[in-house]
Amino acid sequence: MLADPVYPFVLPPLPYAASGNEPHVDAQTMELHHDRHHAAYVANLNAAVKDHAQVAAMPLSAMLAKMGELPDAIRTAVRNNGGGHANHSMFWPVMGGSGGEPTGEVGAAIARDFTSFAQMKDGFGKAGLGQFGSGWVMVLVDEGGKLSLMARPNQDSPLMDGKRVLFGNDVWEHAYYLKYQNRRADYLAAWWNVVNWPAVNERYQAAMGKRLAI
Ligand code: MN3
Repeated sequence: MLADPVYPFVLPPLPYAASGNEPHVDAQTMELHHDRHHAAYVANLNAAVKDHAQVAAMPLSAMLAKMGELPDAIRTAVRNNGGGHANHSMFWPVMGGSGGEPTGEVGAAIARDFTSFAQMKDGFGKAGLGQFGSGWVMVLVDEGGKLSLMARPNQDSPLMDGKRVLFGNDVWEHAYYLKYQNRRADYLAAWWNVVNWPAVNERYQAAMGKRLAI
């Protein structure tokens, strides 16, 4: 999402039908993942900050960037649920596409920074597979447009380190277990078929213009 979410946080609707990523990501997984898991992060984040006016006044990117300054009583809740809200708000719009080769400036940046799309997918897959337990694998974009890979545990977000995510994939079991069971590698490989490269290019343009909030 390009805009910076503010309190009271709301669950953004899926930008396509729950079946929009079939057969690679099944509709039931999408419904549960969006309507239950993401919704819970939003509800829990609202509950955590509602009695902390100074924190509630911050947009989500600032809450995550200033994690160390948050009150002890709510820091873990904001980390888990604010991170979850940011990660999933990024995630839905970069799916729903038709995959294929990356296009536009993102295609050029991938070729420049990873040698080739095939090399990037290989590194992304290894990072996603190597993330023990729950977490995310992401491509980061710096202020100069340079791309890099990062895996993070749980709902930790690179925004907590002042970094920006170009796109990423959720490797929590809730993202794939109904269809792929324990075969995370198969899910990671299939996911490329639903990546929305035009949407990723929009995020890249926003990052270049310092307009990419989360
Ligand atoms: Mn998830």
